[in-house]
Amino acid sequence: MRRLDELAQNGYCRLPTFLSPAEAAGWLQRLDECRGSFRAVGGKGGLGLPFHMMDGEQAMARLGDICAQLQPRLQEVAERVTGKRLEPIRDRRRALRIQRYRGRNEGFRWHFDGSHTTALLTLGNSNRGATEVVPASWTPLLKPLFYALYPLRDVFSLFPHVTLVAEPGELVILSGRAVLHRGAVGDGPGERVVLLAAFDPTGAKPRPIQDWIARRFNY
Ligand SMILES: O=C(O)CCC(=O)C(=O)O
Ligand SMILES: [Fe+2]
Repeated sequence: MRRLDELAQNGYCRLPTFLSPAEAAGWLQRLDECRGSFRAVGGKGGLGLPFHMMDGEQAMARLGDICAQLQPRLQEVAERVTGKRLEPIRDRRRALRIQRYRGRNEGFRWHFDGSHTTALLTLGNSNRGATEVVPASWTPLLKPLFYALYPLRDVFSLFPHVTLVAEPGELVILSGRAVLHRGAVGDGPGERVVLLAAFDPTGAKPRPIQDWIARRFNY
């Protein structure tokens, strides 16, 4: 299947060898050198799951080389896979994020992204965490239900979904605004470390209300 068709049909597309295992391990080591700079996120209003993150502005200040090398490569692949001209979302803090999910209780609850396309690069996954995605065919039903059932988001696990357990170096391109997805907690000790880059089509109209909602509800 062509990647474009795969993305349209499933809402995601996997590129398992985007980075070599050695390259992924090298970047992970760089992140570990600034371990102390990751902040604990408890989830807004106590409704989200905990995890640790470094936002785009902090990443630019502390890990400028990662940003400079990886973000353009992620954008290029995301453009190729979506067949669209893309640009990083306007909010620089959310345009690039590094997220760490430790042990068996850190994760990211079911949500839709505020941005059109997300490139999700796995750098480490020793606790076997996963990205879970509900197929796009459920979206027309789930979009209106999502905000109504927001406090009960765990019920969305009852819908059919795929579980993507990525190895270090795998890149997933996700139509994050179009499919319900989550960062599922791992089933062992260790942690999953992902770098996310968020893109919108070039010249897309600003969506201040939707952006506010995404920020308010997601992080
Ligand atoms: O961690 C994951 O697998 C998904 C994270 C996510 O969807 C997000 O940060 O928007
Ligand atoms: Fe997301």
